[in-house]
Amino acid sequence: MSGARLPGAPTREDRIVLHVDMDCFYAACERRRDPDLEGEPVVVGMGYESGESHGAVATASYEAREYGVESAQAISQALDLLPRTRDDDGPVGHYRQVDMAHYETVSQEVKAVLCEVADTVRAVSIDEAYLDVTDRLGWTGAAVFARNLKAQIREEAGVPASIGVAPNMSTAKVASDYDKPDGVVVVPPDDVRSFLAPLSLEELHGIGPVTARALRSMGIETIGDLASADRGRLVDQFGERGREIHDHARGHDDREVEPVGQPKSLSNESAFTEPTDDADRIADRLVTLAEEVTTRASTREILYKTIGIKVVTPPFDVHTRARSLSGPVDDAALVETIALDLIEEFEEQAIRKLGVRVSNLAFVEEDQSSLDEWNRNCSNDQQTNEPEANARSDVASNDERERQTSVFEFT
Ligand code: DCP
Ligand code: MG
Repeated sequence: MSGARLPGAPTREDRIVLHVDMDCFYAACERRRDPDLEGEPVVVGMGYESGESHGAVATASYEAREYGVESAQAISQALDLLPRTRDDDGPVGHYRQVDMAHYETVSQEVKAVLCEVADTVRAVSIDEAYLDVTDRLGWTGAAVFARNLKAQIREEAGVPASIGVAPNMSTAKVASDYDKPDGVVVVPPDDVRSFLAPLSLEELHGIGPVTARALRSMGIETIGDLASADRGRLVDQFGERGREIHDHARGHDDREVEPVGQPKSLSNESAFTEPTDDADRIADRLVTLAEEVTTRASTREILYKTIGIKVVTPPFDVHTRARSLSGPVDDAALVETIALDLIEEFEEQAIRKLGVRVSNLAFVEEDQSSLDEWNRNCSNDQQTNEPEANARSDVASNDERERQTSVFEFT
């Protein structure tokens, strides 16, 4: 916690923290499955069908935001600003109902990409996560890394993101918001204070309208003003939170990027560079994925009761199938058999991506420390998988660039 930092103690400015926040996330998920919505004003919410009158906007695409539509607005107001139909040639909005199951699926795919590229990933909501990549690169490579990650998320999960890079979580979050949508903003340690100083108070996470009003009444207008404000006065007014916002305004935030929770499932996914309907190739890939998942489960003494597959067909249609057993098992051969059985339904269909998942987990040895260690290191699992991934690329055709992903779900 920033409050625990001793006066004068060095901040950990050697860290490289990314904050990834998806752009107009629910609207982007709707576009992923309906590409005709690309470039159109899209509003996702509830209560806009005829006969309904109550409901709110969950999010709006940036095109819809130009007409004043925004999150949490009453749907009736959104419909006034951007009607669904009209007689003249004025703008019309494309409205979609909230579909959480779909957004959760896309979110898992985004997080799979993040686990692929970072040593430490902490998902904090359905559409945002912090990554600590200190051990992977230096500041000179940070911008290229973030741009590549943004492109990889777009390619593998089919949705746009904005990314902020900074030496701490709080500044990285401000940075990801700075150039939305589709932005990458890198703030190296020496630039943190000058980057934050001119910004308005509400840009800092944790300062809402009420706190901002109270700060303004104290003559504090910008983050720079807050950084140079008297600390004692802020603590008198806001208690512990005053200390925290003062630290964050000065670019100090010692919170570690730490994953939380136990996995709900274990899965491995793998994308074909080009969709394929080659049954042998699909079966081979599925068997490899099943082996990888069961090896991870048995190494960690984890039993599973449900065995499932995920099949992504073009453009990004996600199909999941699963079968539950009467009790938890650790049985690699059974996972393979069930996975091959479940894939039969997709015979002759072109497949873009495959996954095997075991869920309904039971932990033989409730060893929290080893689970924590495991959660902390998505990438170590990645390394464990590398020999198999390499072996597979030997048999893949030369022009194919295949990707392997370990997926974690957190409770
Ligand atoms: N959300 C919601 N109701 C709100 C705010 C958000 O249902 N009042 C949902 C819809 C958003 C998602 O959470 O798509 C993520 O929230 P964000 O604040 O990150 O907003 P967006 O991703 O939509 O837009 P941005 O591009 O500004 O991040
Ligand atoms: Mg977002």
